[in-house]
Amino acid sequence: MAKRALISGITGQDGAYLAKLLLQKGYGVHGLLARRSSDTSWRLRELGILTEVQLIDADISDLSSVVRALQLVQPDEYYNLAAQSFVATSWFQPLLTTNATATSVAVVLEALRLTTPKTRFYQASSSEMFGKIQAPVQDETTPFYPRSPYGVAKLFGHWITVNYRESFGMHASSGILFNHESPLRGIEFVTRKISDAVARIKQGKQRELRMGNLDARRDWGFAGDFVEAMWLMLQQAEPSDYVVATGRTITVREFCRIAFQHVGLNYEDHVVIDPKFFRPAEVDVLQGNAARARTKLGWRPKTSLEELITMMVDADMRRVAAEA
Ligand code: NDP
Ligand code: GDR
Repeated sequence: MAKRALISGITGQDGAYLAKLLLQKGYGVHGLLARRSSDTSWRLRELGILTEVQLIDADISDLSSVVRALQLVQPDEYYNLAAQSFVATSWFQPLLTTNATATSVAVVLEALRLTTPKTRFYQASSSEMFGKIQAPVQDETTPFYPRSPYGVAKLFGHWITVNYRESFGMHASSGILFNHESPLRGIEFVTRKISDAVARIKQGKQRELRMGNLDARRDWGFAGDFVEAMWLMLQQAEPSDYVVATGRTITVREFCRIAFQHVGLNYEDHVVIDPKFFRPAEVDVLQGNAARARTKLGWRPKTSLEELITMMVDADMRRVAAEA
């Protein structure tokens, strides 16, 4: 019989790529759909899978709605990708972030424990937990030091996952994923903000790009590669925690340079620094060591940073050209 997966956060960047991957593997794919005033399914539509996934009305902050979804689907695997995931917003909405990104992980784990305790569970943990880094290259043994309400909330989600594994013997794994991007990235995140602006500036629809801290360094990979690591974690006999990263770090400035250069522009002619985009506390640099994922899961990134940037800029060039 085909395996069944339930994804919270299916309408997000990772949820869409993961749903596609699982469909290709023959899974029945179900997702929680949080009530919003407007349609949030554009990513599933863009990947051509909207009619292939089953969406269930549920919000991860609402225990009974998650229990109902679990009773309905009886999933073999549950992927918790839902969160308030934008770091900058977490200072303006710290309680909402705590609810959606921290407390809700306990909601999902409690719902699983009470309803389908044999379901394998994946938690979307984050390199933001390393924050003010305690080692130049971060792996599973590096101490955490979060720098935002978002990072603090993710740390709770991480430890409650470890705790349910150790307390109740649940197959619960946590992926400590470093930044991963794609043409389906939300426009508020820096990489997509840049690729969208490059396309608009090239096509004469925008003049400048207002940015914050160009000196921040990130270890950026392709989301399509990273969702494979999530799936691999749940195929292991034993649950565990894994860092998933490319191992290469560059500045936001360098990302801008490559993206503008791809369409023959110089970023220095267009980028304007705006204090509005600086954060109250910054994560200056992240660089991951995914050796454990490589040896235990056989996972490695397939897409280079240059290929990723080209993919994102080309996709936005097409989108902007297609606008009225
Ligand atoms: P997105 O912001 O693109 O997606 C977040 C998803 O969560 C959306 O589907 C959103 O639904 C859903 N959601 C938010 N609140 C609720 C709620 N209360 N109930 C149900 N669903 C909800 O994030 P990404 O896809 O980029 O990331 C996936 C996960 O991985 C997140 O938890 C993120 O924090 C984490 N992460 C991401 C990394 C990255 O670089 N992308 C790196 C490390 C961790 P809606 O569409 O309706 O708003
Ligand atoms: P991040 O991603 O905070 O790392 O979290 P984001 O793209 O928002 O910022 C990356 C870095 O770029 C700097 N920056 C700007 N950022 C934004 N958004 N807009 C700007 O104009 C700008 N200028 C400079 C930021 O200061 C920061 O240093 C992402 C999210 O997906 C999280 O959910 C996830 O957990 C982590 O990645 C790993």
